[in-house]
Amino acid sequence: MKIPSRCYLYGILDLGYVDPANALRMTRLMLDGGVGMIQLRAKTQDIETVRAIALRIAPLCHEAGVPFILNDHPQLVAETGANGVHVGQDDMPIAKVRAMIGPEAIIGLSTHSLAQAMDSEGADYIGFGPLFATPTKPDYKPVGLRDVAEVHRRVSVPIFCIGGIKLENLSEVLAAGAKRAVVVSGILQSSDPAAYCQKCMQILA
Ligand code: TZP
Ligand code: MG
Repeated sequence: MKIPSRCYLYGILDLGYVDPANALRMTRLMLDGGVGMIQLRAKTQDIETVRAIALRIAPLCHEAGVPFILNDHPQLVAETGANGVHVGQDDMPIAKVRAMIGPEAIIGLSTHSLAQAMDSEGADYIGFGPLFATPTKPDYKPVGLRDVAEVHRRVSVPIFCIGGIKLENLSEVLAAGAKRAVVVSGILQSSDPAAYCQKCMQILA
């Protein structure tokens, strides 16, 4: 399963914002809201917790026909039923991840510059950003909107712009050339995550 063409909004279930006890409920809300892909991002949880949550989220995503991606932990992809894994610039090289998870699984790569985006051989999609400063990834310098159009001219795999994207600035991001977006804190901190996703989808689709 690769990236569906109707996959415009990528929701990340970041356990920095969501208590593990609420992970399933938030997954349902994001799916109800129409996200086209879901990632589990658990930077501070141990692997047992990630495994346990992934095992419960995967069937919900499958039922909705939405790819389910693990941030890191390629070794958990097969056993949890995830559709793929998202890796960063300092993680295991893509060729090695591919050898572990097989040709059908999805590999996403974080990129933080035009040069990195163009050097994403083997990835099925890339994240490009952070566009704007964000508390979700505080140590990264924002890349702004300048290269968004150029990345779309140069890179053939689906590109998800990311970083500080909210309902309020989504139109501006699209006007800069983006087609797809990742929204993390905007969704997870909303009082009505499903409605928030629906509103994002009205702008994106
Ligand atoms: N990678 C680049 S920016 C970012 C990640 C995981 C965080 C995006 O989160 P938010 O809350 O939508 O700014
Ligand atoms: Mg990583």
